[in-house]
Parts: sequence; structure tokens; C-alpha cells
Amino acid sequence: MEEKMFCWQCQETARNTGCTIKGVCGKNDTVARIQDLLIYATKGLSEVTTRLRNQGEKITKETNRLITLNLFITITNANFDGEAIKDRIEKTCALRDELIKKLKDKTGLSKAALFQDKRENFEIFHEGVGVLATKDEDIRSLRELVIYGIKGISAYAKHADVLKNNNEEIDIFIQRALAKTLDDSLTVDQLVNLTLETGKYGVEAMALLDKANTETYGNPVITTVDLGVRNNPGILVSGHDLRDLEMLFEQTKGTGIDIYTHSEMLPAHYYPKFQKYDNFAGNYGNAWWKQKEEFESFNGPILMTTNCIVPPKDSYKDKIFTTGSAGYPGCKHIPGEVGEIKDFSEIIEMAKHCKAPKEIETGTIVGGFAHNQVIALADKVVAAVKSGAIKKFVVMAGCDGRQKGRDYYSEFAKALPKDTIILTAGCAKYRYNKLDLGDIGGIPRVLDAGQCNDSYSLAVIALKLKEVFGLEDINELPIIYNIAWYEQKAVIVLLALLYLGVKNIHLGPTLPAFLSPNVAKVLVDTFGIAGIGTVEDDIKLFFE
Ligand code: SF4
Ligand code: SF3
Repeated sequence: MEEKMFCWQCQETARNTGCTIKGVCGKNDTVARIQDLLIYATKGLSEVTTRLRNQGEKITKETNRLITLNLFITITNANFDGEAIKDRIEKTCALRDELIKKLKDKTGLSKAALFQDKRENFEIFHEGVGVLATKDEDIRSLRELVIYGIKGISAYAKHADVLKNNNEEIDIFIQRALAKTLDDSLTVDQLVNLTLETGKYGVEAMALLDKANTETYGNPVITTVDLGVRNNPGILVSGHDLRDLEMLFEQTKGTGIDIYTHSEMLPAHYYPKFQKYDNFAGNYGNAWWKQKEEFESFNGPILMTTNCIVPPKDSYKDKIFTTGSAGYPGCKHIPGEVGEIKDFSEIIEMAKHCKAPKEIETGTIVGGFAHNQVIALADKVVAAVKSGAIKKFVVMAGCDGRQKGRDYYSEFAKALPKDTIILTAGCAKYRYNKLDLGDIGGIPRVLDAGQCNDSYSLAVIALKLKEVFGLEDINELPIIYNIAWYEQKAVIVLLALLYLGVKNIHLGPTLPAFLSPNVAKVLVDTFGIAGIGTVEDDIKLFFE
């Protein structure tokens, strides 16, 4: 049956089965169909590039970039701008048509690689496009798991790319894997293997981004971040793109405009290079889903560099600017390709005429515990473990979201025994990073490594501890994994951890709707993946 839309890629999907009328995130059915078509066209282009590589042709960086950005744009809450997405479908199909001319053998190309339609039809339902086009529920589940994983990889690869770090092997994998999602001859077992391979490239992409970030901005250091406000007008920056933030800092030098971070931009404070800017004022507010109240009281313009956008209220919509993968109809998009300097003057000009932000909280939080900093403290940490002062580490990385059930994470953090340390990354931290959970011999009980991509840092820390304690297996460490997910970057973090051999990860607040019962069983049987229960039951499960 033809659906208006079908999307189940995030944790908040309707009834935990799928959004079919309108997205819980605010994505309407038209934009959902246009996004589906963009993914379809991108799969077709990837089939062609993969064939060309097999015939010995080189694929340009521009083509690789087009593909990663197409994927990134369709991540939850990144881009709601149907017309901008239609532009990309046109671009993708035109490029594909050029490349098809170079193919020596055009036999057996999929419908996606041959798809043609007029722009005015991009928003109507197309047979064979979208999640439900795959009829077998296990194949569908695995195909989508792979696609969501590579959306996450694409986001991280894009962030590394703007910092002049790329690894073509990652692009080759992305395109090969996308082409495989069109291949009806693949079995469930082959797709399970492709899923695990996706995890491998997830590790590569996060390692690449870690290298890019630390080589460009220095290794994160322990940092105290202000939560209050100053008296100058400000610009609030959200999302994950550090290069955009850097360009904005360069352009606001001497203007009297302060820069604040929101949600996933908080970890920018931990990098030595950003600490040099004296107009770097602090972090304003909480996780992405609180933006309706917090953007209003901020008073100044807001730059969304990536996901997560909540459809804005009219009261501040004209102050929202998007760039990169982000987009929202009616909000100004600041253009700029990889390597170009973006022009943020309109945002800066607007800020000059705005009131200073209204203070919504005071105090500070501490972060900057990425791998280099934690390893520098290794002696102290190891001594605390050996003395019994630290009994367990609890990895509570991932995403935050608006669902009520997420109170679990604040309550779980509060209920943890006092001799446990929380290792975190991603916006999940906002559920417990202001609870004053204290410290153990000077080591804070919440160690924030950074953004969701810095979950890689947590894996590096775990591997280092394994080495220091002389253990054979990462799972022998006193580490519990209780991870919260929301969008597709968390999917790649999960697949990356599985690839690194981490077992018994608890995933919540609900298990992904896109896991069919059989695929969920494979994850449970092979990796010990489990959901969450009540705080009381889970504390018993982990500690008794
Ligand atoms: Fe629904 Fe999530 Fe898809 Fe939005 S991204 S339409 S909330 S499943
Ligand atoms: Fe958060 Fe969107 Fe996922 Fe990057 S900002 S962790 S949800």
C-alpha cells in the first residue's frame, strides 16, 4: 500500500514502529519523500561509482563529497528544506548520467541508477523508493541498519574533510555498501557481515575525525565552562562542526560580539585553540530538544552547523541561520563548500543589534576528558581502581531526546554507587552533567570526552586500561555500557563499539524500531545487546 511517508530511523519514531503521517521530529510527509528520493538517487550514483572503480577509474573528491553530504543531510533533524534537497537530487542525477557514459558495461544497472523524473515530481510517491520498498523484513532491517550507520560515518567523514583529513577508503566503502543495499542477491548472512564491516569503517571515520580535531585544535584539556552570560550581544552556535565555529571566531574578532555554544558544540570549549579567543563566553542551555525555550531567551542569532534543529517558533525563526548539512525553509542558509571561507557577516551584523542573552542559569561545568587527557591521568585512575576507590566505570554516551522515558538516565546517574565514574560523550550528558555528582579523590564522577564522535575517545581509554591492567579482553574491564541513542550517529557509534569487541551493551530508552525480531536476535545472541529496565532493576543487575 502506498504510504504518505515511512520513516523509522530515529529513537522517537511514532509508536516505536514508524512515522507514517508526519515525523515526530517535525519532518512533513513531502520532505520525507524527497529525502527518500535523495537516498535512492545517491544509491544509484554509488552503484555507478563502484562499477567505475572496478573498471579502474578514479572517482573525484567532489563526487565523494556530494555523496557524503547527501547522506548527512538526511540525518534526523539536520535538514527540513525540501527545495534545497531537490537541488541535490538534480545534481546527483546529472552527475550520475555523466559518469554512466564512462561505464564500459551498463548491463544490469539497478532502477536507482537509471531513475529519471522531473523536479516537480520529486515530492510524489515513487514505487520502489523508500524503506518499505524492501519486502523481506530481515533484509529491510539490515539494509536500513547499514544505511543509518553510513549516514553517521558520512557526518564524521565530512567533519574530518573540512579539516583537510580524508581517507578515500571510507568513501569507497560508503559507496560500495550503498550499492549493496540495492542488490537483491545478497543473503541475510552477507548483510550481517556488511553491518559489521560498517562498524569497522565507523571506527576508521571516528579515528580520522579525532586526528583531524586534535591536530587542528590541540588535544582537549580539563576545562571549566561558564553557564552564565556576559553583557555583550552574542551568537549561539549549535551542531558539531568545529571548522564553522573557527571561521566565526575569526570573523568576530574585535566586534564586541560574544560566542556561546549550545548542545553538542559544548566540547569546543575543551580545545586549546578555541580557548585563545577571548570572546568565547560559555555554554548556553542544554541539549538540542530544549532549544525552543533557550533560543528565545538567548536574544541573539543562532547558527546551526549540523543536526539537531527543532522546527523554530516564529518568535526567533528569523534569527536562525543554517550552514553545511543543516537547512530549514525560511531560515537563511550560509553557503560554502569544503575549503571555502564562509561569510558570516550577516549573522554578525544582526548580533550587533540584539540584546545580550538572558541568563537562564549560573555556575560552571567541567569537561575535556578525551583520551589524551585521561591517559595523562592514567596513574591516578589506575591507583584509584587498585585501591578500590573506583569500582566501576559506566559508559553513558550517546544522545539526548525529549521522550519522557529519558528521565531514566538522570535517575540512573543519581542512583549509581558513589564509587563509580561515568564516562560520557554526545548530548546524552545533559541528563546528568549538572547534578553535582562529586568526585573520587579529585577525579570528577562525570568525565565528558566531548561530542558523540568522541565516543571513539572512550574506546581508546578502554583499550588503554585493558593494556595497563594486562587483560586479554576489553570485556574483562570493570566497565558497564548503558548507552542512549536518538539519531543515526549513535547507530554508527554502536556498530563501532561492536566492531571493537565490546559486549553486553545496554541500549535505550527503546531498542530501534528498524531491528526486525530476527536481526535483534542476532545482536542479542552475538553481542549480548540488551535494552534497559527500571532504574532499580538495572542498578541491581549491574551491581549485585
Ligand atoms: Fe520519525 Fe525520527 Fe524519521 Fe523524524 S527522523 S520522521 S521522528 S523516525
Ligand atoms: Fe545529540 Fe542530535 Fe545525537 Fe551528537 S545533537 S549526539 S542527538
